[in-house]
Amino acid sequence: MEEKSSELKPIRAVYAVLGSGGIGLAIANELGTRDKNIVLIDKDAAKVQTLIEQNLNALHGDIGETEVFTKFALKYLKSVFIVSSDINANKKALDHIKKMAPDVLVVTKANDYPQKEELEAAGADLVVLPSKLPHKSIALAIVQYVEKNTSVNMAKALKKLIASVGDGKFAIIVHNNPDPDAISSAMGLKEIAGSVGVKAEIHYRGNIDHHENKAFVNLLDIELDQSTDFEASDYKKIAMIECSTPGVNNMLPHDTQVSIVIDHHQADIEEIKAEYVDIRPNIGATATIMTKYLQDLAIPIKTDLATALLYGIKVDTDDFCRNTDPSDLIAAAYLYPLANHDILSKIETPSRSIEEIEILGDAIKNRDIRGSYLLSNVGPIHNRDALAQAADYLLSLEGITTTIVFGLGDDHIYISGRTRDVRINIGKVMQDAFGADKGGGHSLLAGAQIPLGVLGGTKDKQTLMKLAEEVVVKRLLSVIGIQKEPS
Ligand SMILES: [Mn+2]
Repeated sequence: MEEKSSELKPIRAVYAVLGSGGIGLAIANELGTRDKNIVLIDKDAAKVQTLIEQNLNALHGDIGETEVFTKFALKYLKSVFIVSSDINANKKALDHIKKMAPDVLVVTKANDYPQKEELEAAGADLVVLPSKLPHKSIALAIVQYVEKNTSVNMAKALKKLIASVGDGKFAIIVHNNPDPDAISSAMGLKEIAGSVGVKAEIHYRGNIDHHENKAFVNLLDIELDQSTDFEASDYKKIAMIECSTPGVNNMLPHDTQVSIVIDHHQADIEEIKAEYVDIRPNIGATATIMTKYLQDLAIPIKTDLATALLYGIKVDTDDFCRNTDPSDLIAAAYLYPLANHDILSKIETPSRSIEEIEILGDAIKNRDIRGSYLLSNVGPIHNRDALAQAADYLLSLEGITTTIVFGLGDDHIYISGRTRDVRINIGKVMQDAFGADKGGGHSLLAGAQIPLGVLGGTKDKQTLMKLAEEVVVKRLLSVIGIQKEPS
């Protein structure tokens, strides 16, 4: 393990604190509650050792010398806090950072007004003077200043990049089968483009077939292009929303040159080649990030967009119950008075088609309960989504923890499974029963489709369904470990 710490790979930090005195440590603590990518630098080796023992990313070095700046990657830095007690060393560090990374926000400290003016003239964004306030209060004020300004600077950089499209074409790509978070965020980016006179097109592949998502697109009159003949070279710039790698769950070819990536899914930032990358895995929804951009750019959010973004946040955070960051709540609070709550409630309880209700009825009527499992064959179907809805609905039945609903399409048997039993991974069950190429999903929600092959030509749907049922039930039960009772 010794080798690892002596590796030459520079540390990737978003914030650097130079000088770990009282203020420096207070700033590191304040940042530590928000973002873990911090590096602390001090010339006192013993102090650095103590910081490392406290699990802090600390480096030994003299901030007055340029050598120390080779130990961490300046390109990832958003902000530097130069707060050592040596004012001359602080000045040298400021000069160096301004030369190497002019866009990094710099906070430093001075002992008096003349020094403050000198440091400001040298490019410091904020210069702090001695104060009787506790270090914790000073650190909080500094960090809040930095967060606000970094956020505004990023938003301005994004806007500038989009403005450079001018009269050219700008494409916004969302992941395949886009969800409300992806769609609303793409709408948000389109609004930003509109604010600088750039026309954007939102493109996607796949389907929007969940009934709530369909209601979302219809009720908000959202314009999306389901693209089959997208040609990347037609566009001056391409943005990826809710996805970060061309060719991975999106319509772009692998080698596409992308300009903008905005997402909240974990990704290897080294692999992303875009000019502008904003990936925040700690945030519950991309719609939250987009709301912040609109706020920072002072772009008024129209009712439909506010409704869409709020719905995107609600869906991704499961009504603020899952993966929720305080910033998701802040964004939602900002959008709340701007949104149309009638439309929102219509999206959340969309009207169901006759077929959906009929399938639900069949699923209830044909239920086959074995312990806490419910299996149901609904017969011929046109709308696969209705199976998922029925599986969802039946999960609320008393005593049932796992539901499997299946039906017969033109050339496939479609199966939808749900569970609330944490010991079962329903995605794995589907895979084991029908093969990884036919079934899959998550631990609580999954589906499968089995090609009918030669049986597809059979006219007698009843017989076919009986055969299908045999196959589905037998395979599933053998995987789950329940024997079919002799009939
Ligand atoms: Mn999302």
